[in-house]
Amino acid sequence: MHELIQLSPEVAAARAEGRPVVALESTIIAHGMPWPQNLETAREVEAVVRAEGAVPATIAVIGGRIRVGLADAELQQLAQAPDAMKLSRRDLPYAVATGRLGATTVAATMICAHLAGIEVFVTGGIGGVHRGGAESFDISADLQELARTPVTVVCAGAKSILDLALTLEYLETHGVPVLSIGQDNFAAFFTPDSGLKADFRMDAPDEQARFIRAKWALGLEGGVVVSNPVPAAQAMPREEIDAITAQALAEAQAQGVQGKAITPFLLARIKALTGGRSLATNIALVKHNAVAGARLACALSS
Ligand code: PSU
Ligand code: MN
Repeated sequence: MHELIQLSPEVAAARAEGRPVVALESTIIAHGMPWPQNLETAREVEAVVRAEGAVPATIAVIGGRIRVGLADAELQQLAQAPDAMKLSRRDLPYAVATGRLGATTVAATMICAHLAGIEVFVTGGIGGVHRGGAESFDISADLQELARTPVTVVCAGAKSILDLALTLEYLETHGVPVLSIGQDNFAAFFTPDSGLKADFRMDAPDEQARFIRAKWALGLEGGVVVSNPVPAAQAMPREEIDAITAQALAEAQAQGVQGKAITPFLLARIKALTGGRSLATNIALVKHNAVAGARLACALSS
């Protein structure tokens, strides 16, 4: 293993013994949710993964090293660090070289998980093609990473702040398969149904594991998206979230918010405009994804 990457003793032992490990990202902690719900959620998601028989490995850059598997004090540090960097592929070497504290996005977490030999990664929602992306070129580096790095990402689809049809087009062009659990359609983060078809419905972890093994055995590079819709009981009403999303997007444009600031800005505004209910949905869907991801990791390691 690389000197720039450090596995926690628990993660290292699980990897050495071939036991299931699930990677978790830290941008959702540092930039995606407010204090103190971010810390509570990070802890709860780890507990869900353990309850399903897998080992959680939350990933971040601390003290100039990629850290895979964090202690509780480190989760707290990330949850209360307003100056933590939001690291995508391009930023990862900067945080490692300068020693700055960095939270990893989907893209960066995939890279680190792969370096650590972890095949399954659970998040809330992947980044995607932003609305107006054909003009602004704002396409999340998460999509390129899915095209090149062999990690399966379990998510509740992509956030409805994005252009989901263009996001699926982009994934298709780059050969990234989208598997769906429980329904034919791709999930839309705060709501279960985007109205757009996913590629293949596969409810059973064993089935998903066979698909993933086949893809990698064929030498097909890149990742797999597993779309796991938020349970209806915890979803947001679709008309409400659509109207609030439109308002948040208009505010972002009026204030000139762009680049990597836009996703955290929109999540925070949507939370405020829904009186906190979108945050409750966000927390519920991440935990729901942790169950699916841990079961998949177990199926892959058996
Ligand atoms: N999912 C969530 N909350 C988040 C994110 C995803 O539930 O905060 C983060 C992920 O880290 C994802 C990032 O990689 O948003 C996408 O940012 P961008 O659009 O700038 O690529
Ligand atoms: Mn972007």
